[in-house]
Amino acid sequence: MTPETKPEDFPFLEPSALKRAVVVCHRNADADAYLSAYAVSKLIGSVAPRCHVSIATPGGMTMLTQKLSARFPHDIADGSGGDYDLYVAVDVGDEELLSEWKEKFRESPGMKVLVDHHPRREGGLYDRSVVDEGATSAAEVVYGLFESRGVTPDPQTAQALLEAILFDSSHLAIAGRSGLGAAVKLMDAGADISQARRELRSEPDYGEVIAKLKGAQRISIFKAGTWVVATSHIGSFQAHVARSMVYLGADLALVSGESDGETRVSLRATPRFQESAKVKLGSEVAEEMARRLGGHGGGHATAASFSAPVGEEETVAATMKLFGELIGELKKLD
Ligand SMILES: [Mn+2]
Repeated sequence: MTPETKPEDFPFLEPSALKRAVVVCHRNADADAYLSAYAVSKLIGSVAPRCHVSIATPGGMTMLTQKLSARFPHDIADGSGGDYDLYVAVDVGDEELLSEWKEKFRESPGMKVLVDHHPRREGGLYDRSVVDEGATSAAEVVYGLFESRGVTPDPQTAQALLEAILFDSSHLAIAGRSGLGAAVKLMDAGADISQARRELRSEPDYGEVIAKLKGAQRISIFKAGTWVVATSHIGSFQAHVARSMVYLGADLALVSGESDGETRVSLRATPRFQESAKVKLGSEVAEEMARRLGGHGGGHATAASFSAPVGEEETVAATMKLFGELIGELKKLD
C-alpha cells in the first residue's frame, strides 16, 4: 500500500538527506518517459541543489528519444553506480518495464517514488506514488509537481515538458484540461510550440517503414458484428504496425511477433471501438492474456501490449478466443 501522497512534499525526503538520486524510464524510453525524467531531474536539482541526479534508460531509447537526448542532454546511469537515496520511476506502467532496475528498487532502502499516468497496478514496489490516470502524458503529472512545489521550470525544461506532452497527446489532439493547461503555462515559462513540433518530427526509420509495409502485406481481416478486426505478424515494430492498421481503418488491430523465446503482442483500437464495445485493451485483454499465459503486459484502453513465453500461433489463437468472448464471434474474410 502506498501511503497518502502529498505532491507538494515531492521528493518526500529532506533535501539535506538527498545526495544521489536516479530517475528511471520505462524500457526503450520514449519521448514522454525521457523528457519527463529530464524535468524530474531539474525539479530535484532545484529542491536539493547538492543532489547528483542520473537518468536510467533500461534497454536504451527509441530513435526519436536518442535525437531528443542530444537536445536535452543528461547524465545517464549504467546501473553499476551503487545505491541511491531516491529512486523515481516515470511513465513506467507495468513495473516489469523497469527491467533490471526493478531489482534495485526492491533491494534498496532508499525512497521509491512512482510518477505516472498509466493505470495504477498491484505491486508494492513504491513508497509514494503520484499518478493521474486522466493525464495524456507523464509530463503533465511532472508539471503538476512543479506547480505543487511552487517551482517555475526554466525555459529549457519547459521546452522538454511541452515536447513530451505533444508527443503523448498526438500533438494535443487527445489532450484534456491538464494537458492543454500545462501546455499554455509551459509556453508562458518560455517553451516554443513551433519548435516543439519541429523537434518531434523524426526521419523515417527504414526498419520501421519496411515493418509497416510488410505488416500490411500480411494482414488477415475478421468481422465480429460490425467491428473489423485486423491481425498481422512481424519480427519487430509490432506497435507501429498495429497503429498503422488502425490508421487504415481497422477498429481493432493485433500484431504479434516472436523474439528471444517469447511472443510479443501489440494491440490497438479506435476510441470509437473503446467507447462502444466497452473493451479496455490494457486491463481486459493485455493483463488478462498475461495472466492466462504466464507472461506480463498492460497498457491503456486503446493501446496495450503483452508478452508470453508461449508460441506465437498459440498466443494469437488464445487472444482471438478472448476477443470472441468480449465482442462476439469473429468471422475471417477471404
Ligand atoms: Mn507516457
